[in-house]
Amino acid sequence: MKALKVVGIAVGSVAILGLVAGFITWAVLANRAPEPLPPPEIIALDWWKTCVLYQIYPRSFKDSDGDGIGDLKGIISELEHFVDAGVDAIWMSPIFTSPMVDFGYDISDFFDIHYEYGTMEDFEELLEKAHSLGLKVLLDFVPNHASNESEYYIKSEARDPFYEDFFVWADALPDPNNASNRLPPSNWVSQFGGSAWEWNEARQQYYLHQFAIQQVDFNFRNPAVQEKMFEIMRFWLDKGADGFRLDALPYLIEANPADHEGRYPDDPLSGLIQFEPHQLGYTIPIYTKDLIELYDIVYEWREFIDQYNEEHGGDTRVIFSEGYANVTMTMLYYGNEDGAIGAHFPFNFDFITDLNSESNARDFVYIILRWLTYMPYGGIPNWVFGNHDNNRMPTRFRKDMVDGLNAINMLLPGVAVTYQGEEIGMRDGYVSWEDTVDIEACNRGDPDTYHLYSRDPARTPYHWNNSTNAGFSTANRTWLPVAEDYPELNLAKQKEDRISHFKNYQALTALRKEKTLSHGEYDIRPLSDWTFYLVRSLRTYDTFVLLFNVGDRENTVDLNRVPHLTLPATIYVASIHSTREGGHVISNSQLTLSAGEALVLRAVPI
Ligand SMILES: *[C@@H]1O[C@H](CO)[C@@H](O)[C@H](O)[C@H]1NC(C)=O
Ligand SMILES: *[C@@H]1O[C@H](CO)[C@@H](O)[C@H](O)[C@H]1NC(C)=O
Ligand SMILES: *[C@@H]1O[C@H](CO)[C@@H](O)[C@H](O)[C@H]1NC(C)=O
Ligand SMILES: *[C@@H]1O[C@H](CO)[C@@H](O)[C@H](O)[C@H]1NC(C)=O
Ligand SMILES: *[C@@H]1O[C@H](CO)[C@@H](O)[C@H](O)[C@H]1NC(C)=O
Ligand SMILES: *[C@@H]1O[C@H](CO)[C@@H](O)[C@H](O)[C@H]1NC(C)=O
Ligand SMILES: [Ca+2]
Ligand SMILES: [Ca+2]
Repeated sequence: MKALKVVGIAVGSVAILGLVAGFITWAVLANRAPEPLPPPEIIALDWWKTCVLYQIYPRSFKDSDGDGIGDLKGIISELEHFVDAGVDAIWMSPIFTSPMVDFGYDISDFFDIHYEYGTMEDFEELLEKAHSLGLKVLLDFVPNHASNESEYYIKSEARDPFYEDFFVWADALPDPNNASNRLPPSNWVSQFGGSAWEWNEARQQYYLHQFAIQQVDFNFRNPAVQEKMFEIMRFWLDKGADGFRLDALPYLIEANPADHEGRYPDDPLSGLIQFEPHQLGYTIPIYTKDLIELYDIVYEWREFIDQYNEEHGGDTRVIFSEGYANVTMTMLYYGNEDGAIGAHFPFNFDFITDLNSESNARDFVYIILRWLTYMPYGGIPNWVFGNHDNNRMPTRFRKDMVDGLNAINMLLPGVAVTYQGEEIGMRDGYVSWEDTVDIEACNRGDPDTYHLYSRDPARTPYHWNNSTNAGFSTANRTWLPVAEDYPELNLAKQKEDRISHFKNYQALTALRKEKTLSHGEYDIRPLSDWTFYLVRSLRTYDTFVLLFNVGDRENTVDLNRVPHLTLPATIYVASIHSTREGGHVISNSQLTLSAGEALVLRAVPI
């Protein structure tokens, strides 16, 4: 991290000064302890390097007009919640005009607001109010595909010369066994199941859709498409957006037929017998995912954003990239060895993909250090615990781990990302097959298997209070059912309760203002199979230590093994089910933590 390097330089020059002074006074002070070093020089960091970033799922956040669907006016009415929670920036899942086949990830007009969410005036008001509250606002940028209801697609289908090659179109292959049949150009499988190719009668060609049939893949080999992307970004930046979350990047570009004797190459078969040809997992997506060419597109976006920043001044606008990929391919989003710079950071999904309720303390430490180890020099780390595509954090882990997980998020270096509801420990809602609306569940599943794929449980409405629909909406029926646990688990209650997830969340976000957290060193190690420590330290500033028993039973550890921790130390915040509380003092080095218990200690400077 840049900050650490700066601190290092400061230490160096202080040491030289100390040497001169020490020489003069050596005789006098020979028997005394060395003078304490002065505080390190603290260089202010750009806002995005240490922010708390909160993901809003607009459809489920707050409904202002009683139609059962969240909207921009609803978000505007609750912007103070973010200030109250200690959040610095929000990013919103897509709010653009859409037939809502994939709830906004199928955009039909990239330059307008979806009518159910409000108007352009509402968006402008949202931006203005958010900015006046000191909040940054990021939009979701969906570059891989457009809705088949979009003007671009309709013109492309009609072979309008400008749009003709805007999407990936290909001729059918002949069926060697049946002259009157046609076959798709390759065996590629869509993320939502079925062939990634859809036949179009008008053009007598197939088009590519890596996601739903209604989400047509742009052709990034056409320079006009990349120009269109710049145009879209510039439009929203000119409105005042502070940047973008970039959606689904691993799927941006596919193998070029020009490199494969003029045809789209088949992906190799995985050989996994549980999958049929139409199912995701049947193939290994070497020609459809993580292609090296996609990174050049991302690097061009970064150049574009940097240039925009340069031309317009003001606070830095940023791009954060989304993609599930292995660590090598993920780190390339930061930039490459040739000096190209990419996203400000790629979202780190390791807590979603590599850790769960079964993970032990060693797994946690290993997975956290993996990111920090592979991250290129100067990179800013980030930590994600949930989003609209995955089961909620307390459901994937355990309910008693909520505060510990929020504490790791807030105490690790870099950016802390919160998905709507994590600040109050919201769990998955139950959504029956009849109520299921997620296209992934509908396409890939049936009444017996839909729950394996459905993203609806992580998208149920936010729990504001214990009145009708959890205060989300006055409608008789909300677009997804409100989870049944809202009377007990809601924001209003947690604000009133003496001890709650939300109060812990507030305490943790407030702690991030400490220089130790924004600028300090980190050290993370297991103390046992189940408990690990995370120490944050910065010379002359208080030291903070997180102790977290991720196991489902009591665990005793020896605090003498925690570096930089001098006992007694005061508990800054404790998980809600702990028998200990903020303000209590820990003096005994033998500490027994209950299942899921997490403590943040404040200790004297190193
Ligand atoms: C979009 O695709 C769906 C599913 O194939 C189809 O029903 C609909 O008519 C298409 N819309 C347009 C404008 O082509
Ligand atoms: C050949 O393909 C056509 C069109 O898909 C289909 O209707 C027909 O049943 C096929 N014939 C055989 C023998 O499979
Ligand atoms: C990640 O994936 C890429 C491309 O699919 C592959 O070349 C590389 O070996 C993988 N790296 C790791 C660490 O798995
Ligand atoms: C719950 O929240 C809604 C929306 O903010 C509000 O109208 C309602 O009065 C609240 N109910 C209670 C009991 O606080
Ligand atoms: C809600 O249901 C009640 C009773 O069925 C009905 O009177 C009312 O009109 C409904 N409200 C809306 C907004 O649909
Ligand atoms: C609803 O919440 C309010 C405020 O949080 C509380 O005073 C009240 O007792 C709760 N009512 C029920 C039925 O839980
Ligand atoms: Ca509404
Ligand atoms: Ca694509």
